[in-house]
Amino acid sequence: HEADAMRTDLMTLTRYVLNEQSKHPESTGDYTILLAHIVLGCKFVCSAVNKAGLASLVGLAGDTNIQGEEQKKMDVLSNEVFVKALVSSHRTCILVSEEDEEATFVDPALRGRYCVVFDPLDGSSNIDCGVSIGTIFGIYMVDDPNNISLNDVLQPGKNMVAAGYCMYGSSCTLVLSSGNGVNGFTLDPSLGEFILTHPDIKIPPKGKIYSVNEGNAKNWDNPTAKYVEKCKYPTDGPPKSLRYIGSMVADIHRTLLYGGIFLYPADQKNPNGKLRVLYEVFPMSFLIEKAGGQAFTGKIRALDLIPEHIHARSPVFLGSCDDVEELKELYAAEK
Ligand code: AHM
Ligand code: MG
Repeated sequence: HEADAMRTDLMTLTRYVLNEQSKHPESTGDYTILLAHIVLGCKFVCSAVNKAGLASLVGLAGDTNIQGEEQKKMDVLSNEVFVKALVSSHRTCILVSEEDEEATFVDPALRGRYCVVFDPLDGSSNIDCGVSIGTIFGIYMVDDPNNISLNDVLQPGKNMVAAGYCMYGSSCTLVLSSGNGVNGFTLDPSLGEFILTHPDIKIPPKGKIYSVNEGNAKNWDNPTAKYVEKCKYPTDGPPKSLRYIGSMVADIHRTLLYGGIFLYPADQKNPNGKLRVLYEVFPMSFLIEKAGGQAFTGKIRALDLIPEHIHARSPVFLGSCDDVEELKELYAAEK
């Protein structure tokens, strides 16, 4: 009978968020509406990504169509969909996207209290070979939408009210934390609804996997090099396995579910690493911490960073509590 109940009593993402919000008498429903618009963006990208393999048939991504117009690249298209969905939610005031050099200040008549920072299609270099890619987002809130500035988003990640990602993989999975706990929802394509499939995700305290682009090893600093050496030649147990997809959403999704550590360190050529603080490092660090893990920059807790500008980068190490702790000790010993 429980199985029947599952099939007829569906915990959709909207229902889940409504339930959560109803625990707070002061809540207005704005957050639920905002999320519904983010979900729309995710569904659009999911559908576009699923057709990407047919690009030559249907004319997507950079091709020239019969009219001679160039088709928009998937990341540009995804960005437009998210920006339009977020503005039309009437719940946002500032948008920061990896695709746009400048932040968008929403028309005062359409403003709400939320700021959304996002990478609409991360890992897009993986599209053409069908590897998982994703959308990453983080949400801040302002007091007064009529009195806003860039400083409202140049805030430490710990001030976010929510963060999440959507992975376009073998299935479409949206992982979200609204501040307490992390939950995963899978898109049921026949319903067009995200259904709660991974309630209350907790990252294992220690993992058996490390995940890093080892091609950069010759330029790493000492602690990173030592840590990876220890993963391969441990003195106190079996070596860790290496898994690296090169698509942050997929690498973090695996890390959340199976445990282990993901590293994007600084190196001699890129003293700030590669990943962007606002819409890559912060949302993922937020989720990892809410699931019981740790996120570290090599110097401080990642969520304590204050981004200098909207596209600032930082090294980041995130994952299982014990694994990140071990790496932190190596950085502390270096001082
Ligand atoms: P992108 O925003 O240009 O797609 O780059 C971000 C991606 C992440 O998804 C991934 O973690 C990283 O770049 C991989 O970088 P590298 O190819 O240097 O290993
Ligand atoms: Mg990116």
